[in-house]
Amino acid sequence: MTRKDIQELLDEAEKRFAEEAKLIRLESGEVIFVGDTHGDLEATEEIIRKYLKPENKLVFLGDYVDRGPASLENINLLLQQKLKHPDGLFLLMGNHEGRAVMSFQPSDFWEGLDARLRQRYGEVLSRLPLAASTPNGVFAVHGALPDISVLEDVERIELGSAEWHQMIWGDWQDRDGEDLGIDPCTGRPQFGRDWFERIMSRLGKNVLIRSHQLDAPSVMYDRRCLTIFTSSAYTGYVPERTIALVDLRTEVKNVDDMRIEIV
Ligand SMILES: [Mn+2]
Repeated sequence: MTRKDIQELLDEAEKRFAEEAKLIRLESGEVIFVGDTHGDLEATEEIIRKYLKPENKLVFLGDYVDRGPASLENINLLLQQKLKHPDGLFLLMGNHEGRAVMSFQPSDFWEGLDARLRQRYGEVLSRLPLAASTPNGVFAVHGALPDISVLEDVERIELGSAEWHQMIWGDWQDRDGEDLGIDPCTGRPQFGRDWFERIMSRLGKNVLIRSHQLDAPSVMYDRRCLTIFTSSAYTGYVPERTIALVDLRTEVKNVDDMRIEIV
């Protein structure tokens, strides 16, 4: 892509995201949830080739750039596909898309851009939606659950707010507890089982699908919290690129009511 192509893509994507809700409501068909891809262009291409069909919805859980070898190509392909299939593919915000709000390491994608493009990617990716919801019991975010009362509150979450940090940067600890404070090493907010159960009950949801946290057990809290990754950039940590498939026609009570596939 030329620089002009990229600028046009970003302009179009910005308009599209400005029209999209912060909470994506999925109504019918089968939903394919995709974890962090982190510059793994091949993973994204494979998922689009295999699963992007009129009867499916694809929900990417954030972290499209940094770590992997093809961040620029990965985010550009995802933005192009979003414009081509605005109601078939959804891109939630990960912390690596929130660079305009909060800096972090590694950020090789961002550091490799010149100042003008860094600003434009920052502006456009700041507009990504924050969460997805299904009518059969599933809620999906990049990190953890925000301290909100009802689903509609997602629309009012401001970039950089406490709720934004919980949702985009939050980790789960596999033990009892509510707000477990900030991890002094990573700076990430930590939450326990009581926080999970309380907020899920408020939102009327059974299962949370998220990504973001490499050291999390893949399944927690009575099999109601699923953590998936879909990037070869994590080789050595997680062995496989994993996705979760949810049929919206039947209730999902726990992780056993959905399908897990390797791509
Ligand atoms: Mn992340």
